[in-house]
Amino acid sequence: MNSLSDAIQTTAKRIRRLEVQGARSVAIAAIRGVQTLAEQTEAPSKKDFLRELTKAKETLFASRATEPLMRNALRMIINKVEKSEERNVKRLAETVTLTSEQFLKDLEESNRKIAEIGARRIKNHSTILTHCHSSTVTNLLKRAKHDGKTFEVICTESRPAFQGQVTAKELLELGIKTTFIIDSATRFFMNEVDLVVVGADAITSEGNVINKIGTSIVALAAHEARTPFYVVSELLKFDPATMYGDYEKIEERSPSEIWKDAPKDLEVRNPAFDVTRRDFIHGIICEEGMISPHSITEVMHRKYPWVFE
Ligand code: RUB
Repeated sequence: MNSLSDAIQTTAKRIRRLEVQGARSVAIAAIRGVQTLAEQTEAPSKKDFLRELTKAKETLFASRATEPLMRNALRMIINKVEKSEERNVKRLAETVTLTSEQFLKDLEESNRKIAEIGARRIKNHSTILTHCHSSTVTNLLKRAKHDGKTFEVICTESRPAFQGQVTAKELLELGIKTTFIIDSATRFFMNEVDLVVVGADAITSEGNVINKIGTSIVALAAHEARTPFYVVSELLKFDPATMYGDYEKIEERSPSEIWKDAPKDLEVRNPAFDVTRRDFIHGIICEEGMISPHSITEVMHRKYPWVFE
C-alpha cells in the first residue's frame, strides 16, 4: 500500500468505525483525505491522477453507504479535474485543493445560515427534543443560546452506538439544561416537548429524510402528540440518484454492535438509519430557509443544478 492510499485508507477506516460520525463530519473528513492525496500525489499524468482520485472516491463511498453529502462533494471536486483543460498534475492537484476549500467554506456558511434561521423557531421556556448526534442541531442550539433564548433539551441515547452521549456532553458544555433518556422513552416525554429537531444523512427526491435509526419513530410520536418535527440539513444531503428511481441505500452495521455474544442461531439486524416520510416533517431548515419537503427538487434545481449532471 503506498502513502497516497494510506491517507484514504485511514480516513475510510475512521469513518467506518464511527470515529468520525455525522454526515457533515464524514464529508469533511473525506474531502480532507482527498486533499491530502492531491498534495502527495506523484502521478505522472492526468490520467493516472484521475485513476488515483477515482480509487479514493470508491474507497470513501464504500466506508458508509448512506452519505450523499460526501458523495456530492467528492463527485464535484473530481469532476472539476476531469473537465479541466489542464494536463499538469501539480496544477490539477491545486484545483483539488482550491475546490475543496471553497466547498468547505460554503458548507460552513450554510451551517451558519441554518443555525440563524432555526434558532428563530425556538421559543423562550421551551423544551426541544433531539435524536442521535447532529453537529447541525448542536450548532443551531448553540446559536439559540447565544441569541439569549431560554430553553432545555431532551436527548435520546441513540442505541447501539450511543451518539446521544456526544450530544448531551456538547449541550452541557454550552450551558444548556439537558435531560438524557433511553430511545424507547421518547413517547413518554413527548407531551412535554414543544419542538423536535433532528439532523439528516440523506434527503430523497420525494422529500423523505433518512437519519439515524429511530428517527422515524420519534417523528411518529411527535405526530401523534401534535409536536412540530423539523429537520435541519444542508441541501447537499439531497441524493440525486433518488430522482432517477434509485432507493437510498440504508447502511447495515455489524450485529455485534447490538449484542456481542448473541446466541449462534439468532439473527440480529442492525440498520444504521431509517426513512422518515415527508408527511411527518413540518419543514426542512436549510441554507435557503425553511422549506417544505415537497419542494426539495425544485430548490435543488435552482440552487445546485450541478448535482443533476
Ligand atoms: C448521525 C446522524 C446525524 C446526521 C446529521 O449518524 O444520523 O443526525 O448524520 O449529522 P452516525 P450532521 O452517528 O451513524 O453518523 O448534522 O452532523 O451532518
